[in-house]
Amino acid sequence: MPLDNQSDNRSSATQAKEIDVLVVGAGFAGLYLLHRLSKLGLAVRAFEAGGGVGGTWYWNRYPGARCDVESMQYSFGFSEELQQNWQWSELFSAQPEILSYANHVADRFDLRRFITLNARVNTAIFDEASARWRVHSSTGETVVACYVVMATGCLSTGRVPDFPGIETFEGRTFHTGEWPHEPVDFAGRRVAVIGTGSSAIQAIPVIAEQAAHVTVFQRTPNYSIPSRNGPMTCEYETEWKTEYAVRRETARHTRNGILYDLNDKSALDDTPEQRERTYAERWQKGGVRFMAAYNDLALNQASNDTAADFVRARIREIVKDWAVAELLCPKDYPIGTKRICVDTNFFAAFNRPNVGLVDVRNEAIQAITPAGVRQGGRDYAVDDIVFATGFDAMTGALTRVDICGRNGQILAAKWEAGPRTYLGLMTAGFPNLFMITGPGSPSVLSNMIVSIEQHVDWIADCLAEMRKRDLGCIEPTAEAEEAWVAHVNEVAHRTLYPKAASWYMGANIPGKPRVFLPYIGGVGAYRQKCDDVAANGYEGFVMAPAVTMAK
Ligand code: NA7
Repeated sequence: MPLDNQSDNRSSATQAKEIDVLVVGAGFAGLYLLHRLSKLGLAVRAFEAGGGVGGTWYWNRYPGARCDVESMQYSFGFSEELQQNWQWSELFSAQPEILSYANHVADRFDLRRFITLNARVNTAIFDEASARWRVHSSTGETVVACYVVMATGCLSTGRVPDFPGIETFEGRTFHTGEWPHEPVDFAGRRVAVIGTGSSAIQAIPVIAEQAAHVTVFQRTPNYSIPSRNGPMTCEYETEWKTEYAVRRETARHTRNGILYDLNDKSALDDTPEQRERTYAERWQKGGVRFMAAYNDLALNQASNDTAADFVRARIREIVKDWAVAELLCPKDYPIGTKRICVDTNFFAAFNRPNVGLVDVRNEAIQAITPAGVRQGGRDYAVDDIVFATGFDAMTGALTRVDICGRNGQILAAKWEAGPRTYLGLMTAGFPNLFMITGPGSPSVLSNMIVSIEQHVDWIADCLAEMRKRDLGCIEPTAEAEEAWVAHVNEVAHRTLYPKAASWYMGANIPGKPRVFLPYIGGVGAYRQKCDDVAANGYEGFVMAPAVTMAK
């Protein structure tokens, strides 16, 4: 590693073609990586495809976009000054405020000097002779790095289904994950929204307030809990800020990195009346804490049914048209096994005279025509189409890059039957290539920022340890990887999750293997495992001295 002259390498890092670590992505993961690694004295740089920092929050600017984890928790805990100084205006912050926060972090920790914007990484090739990665970006620049960290996000590769005739549409089209930067005016327009996942559920009520008419094309109804969002109160903020150190540490050892009141008993241990009270109380408080009403909702179908019944009853209560309410009620998968949604007035939006629902479950969208959407033999004339059709989750951002490891092996080919990682951090055959919140780690089943911090800290500590021991090459063994993949799979199949055709299972992408992508064993247990691996001399990894760079 070219680590000499550490005190001076910050200024040179921005110019250097040969560096210690190349970070791909400048979302929350990339930003914290740059902070930690530069503090270690490593020469770092980041390539970011977007025109600004913030990752998910840079791209997902659709109306109503907001986080469904409370902002006091969906924020960095690594800096006491940052967490004390920053003020959130709402309980669940909207996208513009979260993006401001990302920009604030970049400025506050002086990270922009490491970041090249509008630079998409297309190729990363490992050169075995020199043990270096050669990384090419869309700007034409090539960087040589000892380590590459893919901080590319779990939901960053948007997907529009290849509807026949899509290119013929004469109106405007949008994807929620690649929303224009200029305000989009829907006033007086007829809008089609395709999809009813989290993004659509947030966007539909807001678009419906502006548009002349909104037609929602729904394939699978979703369970959604009201957020009960509101302004941040002084008392709530002070309570959190006073307790921050303890609360953050506690959250790091919970099941999903979010602090809320888990009712540690089975739903079946309560009488129906008690259950009703418990669910009603949580529905009233709002947010994902609903799923912590009992400890076995993800494990036991009979318990899960009680929660699902409760939510269906609420949908039927809110939505006035009986037939529409029935269509909006999810019935064929357990609650929580597709990402639970959190909304503001989603179901109530269907009581508006300007919102219609089209069921495309049994009869798929046939075509996009120049004038709109054709389904069930009927043409729906629209001016705009919003594709809220999701992402190639967890693997898409990694496999779209041409990543070539040892012996010319391509990552996408290695993962053809599903991703294979050790701890979601690395994959065998690709030395010195790390992933942040990669497949096989809790990632999307957790508070992403808690998981990002844990991965970044683990990698930073690992690189510091390697430097101390004068090592420069790390790679998981095939055996460790095999055992971890089996464990991830085994734990997932102990739950109800595989029962749903979800993006957790790769089911939203035609041809993608049905493999449960994240690790469901829990953030706390996973952290312990990673810490134990490090404490046991990086068990399951092979570490070797750096190879002198071939000239
Ligand atoms: P999601 O949750 O993947 O939702 C995508 C939606 O689009 C979902 O309702 C899909 O139905 C629907 N979809 C996808 N393809 C089609 C076709 N061909 N026809 C009709 N409908 C289709 O993405 P989001 O952006 O809402 O949310 C992603 C995550 O971002 C979210 O969980 C949060 O973590 C933030 P399906 O359910 O597949 O039947």
